Amino acid sequence: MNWMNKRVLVIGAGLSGQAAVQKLQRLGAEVFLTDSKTLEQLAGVEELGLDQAHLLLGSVPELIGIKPVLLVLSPGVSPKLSLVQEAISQNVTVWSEVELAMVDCPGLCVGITGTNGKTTTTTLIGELAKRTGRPTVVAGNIGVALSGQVKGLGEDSIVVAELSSFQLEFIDKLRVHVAILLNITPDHLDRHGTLEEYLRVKARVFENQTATDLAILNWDDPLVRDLGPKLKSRVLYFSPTSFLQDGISLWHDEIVYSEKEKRTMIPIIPRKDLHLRGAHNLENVMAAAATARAFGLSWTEIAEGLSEFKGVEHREEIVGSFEGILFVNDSKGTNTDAATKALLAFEEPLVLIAGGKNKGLDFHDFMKVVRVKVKSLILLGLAADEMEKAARDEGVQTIIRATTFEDGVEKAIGEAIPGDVVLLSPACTSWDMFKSYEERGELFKELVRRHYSKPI
Ligand code: UMA
Repeated sequence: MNWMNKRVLVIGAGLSGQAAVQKLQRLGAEVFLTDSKTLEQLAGVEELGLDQAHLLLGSVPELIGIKPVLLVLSPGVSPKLSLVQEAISQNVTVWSEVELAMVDCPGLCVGITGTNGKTTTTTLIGELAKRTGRPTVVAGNIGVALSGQVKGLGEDSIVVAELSSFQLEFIDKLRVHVAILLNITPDHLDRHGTLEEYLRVKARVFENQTATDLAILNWDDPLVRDLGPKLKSRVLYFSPTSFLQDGISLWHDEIVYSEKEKRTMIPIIPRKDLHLRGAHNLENVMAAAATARAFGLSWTEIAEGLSEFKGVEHREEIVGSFEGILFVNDSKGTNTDAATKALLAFEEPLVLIAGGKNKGLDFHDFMKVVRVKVKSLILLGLAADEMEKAARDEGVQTIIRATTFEDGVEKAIGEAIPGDVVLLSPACTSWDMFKSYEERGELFKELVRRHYSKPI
């Protein structure tokens, strides 16, 4: 499509919105940007060079005054927003920012989605992609908007995109050549309503695939596994728990790739050679290995990449060991499933810091795991009451309330003895107290380090 002078309205002036504006400006469109926040509350908007008529901040603009041919939504913008509903009813095209980002990209698109493990898997796939020597971009829900990164790429490039359900909600023709669905557990139900709807949106990652494309699916997750037969693309399963005759799985604690027809079973890497802890990380590693094979890397090259990977920040990140207590930052554990996986990755007694803003999740199953794995539970944030009730219902013994995040970290340190692990894995978003989980994780690390650098 020729975008020259076409009117486009971008909603949300955060990372995605700003990158979308810049991309549309490069394409020659006439861009309008709106945000419910005012200019003073937003950073970086002035640099976009939009005049007053095109910068519509602090209130919802009238569609009739703009007459856009396209609406580009930031991921955080709900489809229920009146402006979006109005556009749909008037047959104005509505795109997610990722659709715009990839609209003119000739490279190989790898999309990683799922409830948990996306960032670890995306980062690992990015590292493996770089080993091919091809131009590689790693972006999306990982904290860097795709529209800002996908530019000037050729056919040999690889775009590794972490894709959230929010970003997949309004794709159109986005073709994800290698699409990975890691797992599905309840998350973002405040936005999607039901688990079925959440899964439907996630599964859109496969929507525009063809027979030559590849879908990589988790055999162990029944909701994900059942999608396989319905897809147009080739399907490759992985499983950390069952040996697969076709696919990637474990055989005597070694990750192997098997192909029944060819009667082959190729050992890739022994589990002990991985730095990543926990069974859930095996899912991430297997999915990444399957993807890297599609880049044409040899199994030996893939094994090298896997063995060198040490994980990502804010995801079971080791902060350090102080006076015999290990501190782990899992600020990215923003739902109960992610936090459960973090708890299960440790054998040591745990002091858990949890709480923040609930995303519409029930905490009872999570608290069943807390009861078994956690010696002291520190609760904070908006969800603290709800979490405490669930913890008491499930028989968690030691529950301590914190008034602030700082207070929570101090109380956790007070509870821990040598040999324990103090784990921040909130099972909630950070949005009641922080801008992002990154900010929360940074503060955790700083508070821990500050505490131990104090003269005794
Ligand atoms: N806004 C409105 N009206 C609305 C909703 C939002 O004007 O109805 C405005 C807000 O005032 C704000 C802006 O939109 O100024 C923010 O947009 P956004 O929430 O989409 O945030 P971005 O800065 O664009 O960041 C987004 C992703 N954020 C969300 O999905 C909430 C980032 O994922 C992503 O890294 C970034 O795009 C780049 O691609 C973060 C995230 O928390 C990490 N993702 C969720 C998750 O992982 O669970 C899905």
